[in-house]
Amino acid sequence: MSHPRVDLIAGEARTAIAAARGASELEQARVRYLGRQGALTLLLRSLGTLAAGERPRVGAAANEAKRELEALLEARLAEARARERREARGRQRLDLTLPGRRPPRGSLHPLTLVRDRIVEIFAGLGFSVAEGQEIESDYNNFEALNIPRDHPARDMQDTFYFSEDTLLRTHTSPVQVRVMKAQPPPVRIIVPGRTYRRDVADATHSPVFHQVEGLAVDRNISMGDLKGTLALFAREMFGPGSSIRFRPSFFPFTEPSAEFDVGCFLCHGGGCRFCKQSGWLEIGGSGMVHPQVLKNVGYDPEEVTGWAFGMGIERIALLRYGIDDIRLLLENDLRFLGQFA
Ligand code: FA5
Repeated sequence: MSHPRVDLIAGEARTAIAAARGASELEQARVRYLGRQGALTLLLRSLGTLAAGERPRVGAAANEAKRELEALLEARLAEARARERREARGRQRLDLTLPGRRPPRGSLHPLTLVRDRIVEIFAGLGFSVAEGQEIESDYNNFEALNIPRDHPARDMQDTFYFSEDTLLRTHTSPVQVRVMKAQPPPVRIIVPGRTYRRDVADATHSPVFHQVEGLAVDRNISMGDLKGTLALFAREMFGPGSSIRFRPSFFPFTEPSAEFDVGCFLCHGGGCRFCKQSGWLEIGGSGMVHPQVLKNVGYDPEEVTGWAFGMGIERIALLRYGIDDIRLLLENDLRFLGQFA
């Protein structure tokens, strides 16, 4: 069944459908010919105005054309959608030949590197690692170490207290007490850990810092063993040419006592602002364990003797890496920390 008016519209519509590029242009064609104001729709709606004899022919032809165009649109639309999906997939396809994107890599903190190296050196000498706790009793931190309340030596370490009996440990020395109380001699331990003091921050001080304690107790342990051990440590840590010196000092828990220094890396002994013109940087305190401390933990000072030391890990990191301000170690600036990768 055909009719010239219908054929004209249907021909135009077929051309438009064939020329449409993609789903949205097909939709435009559908609206133009089959939509509510579309050419074919309007023709069907105007059948009533036609002469009675013409009506059935035009009506039948228009309905047939409508079905044909709908089917045609449907087929082209399915085709267009499939093509669009294919193209989208193509755009997203993985290019396995592209070079990979490197994930940012972290690095160990210089304090961790130094701590691990210290532990490694002492492990090689037969020391094992012990741990205590940062919140300590006044007894372990002071009393057992021969520093009674109201003793002037308490002023050497300005302390953060929680209560009269509980505090943030000011040094790693209370771990000496914990370990000796828990086991009989001989003892050979190394204790890395965090410590706290009410110190004002400057280039070489921080209120939160790290120490590493060393303790050796056995029969016939002497001050010579201490000095030999620390000299060996310094050579391993700072290189074969590094110099170390002992200075007589005082700690209530050692007798005799000595502080030990390493040659300043900035001025090489000449004297500068960093080492306060002395040419040396203090890294720790040491001495022979006081007989009273041995008694306090239940050891017999007639049977065994021992030495102990405590040194600052930050100070060692400054010396080892040539850093001139301790605060750089605590600021977590990635530009600084990345240099130790
Ligand atoms: C002590 O803390 C003793 N317990 C060390 C000791 C252990 C002596 C065993 C004898 C036997 P001193 O207060 O000097 O000693 O501290 C030891 C080291 O900790 C210092 O040499 C320094 O390297 C480091 N240190 C102390 N205070 C700070 C601080 N505020 N910031 C960074 N490092 C510090």
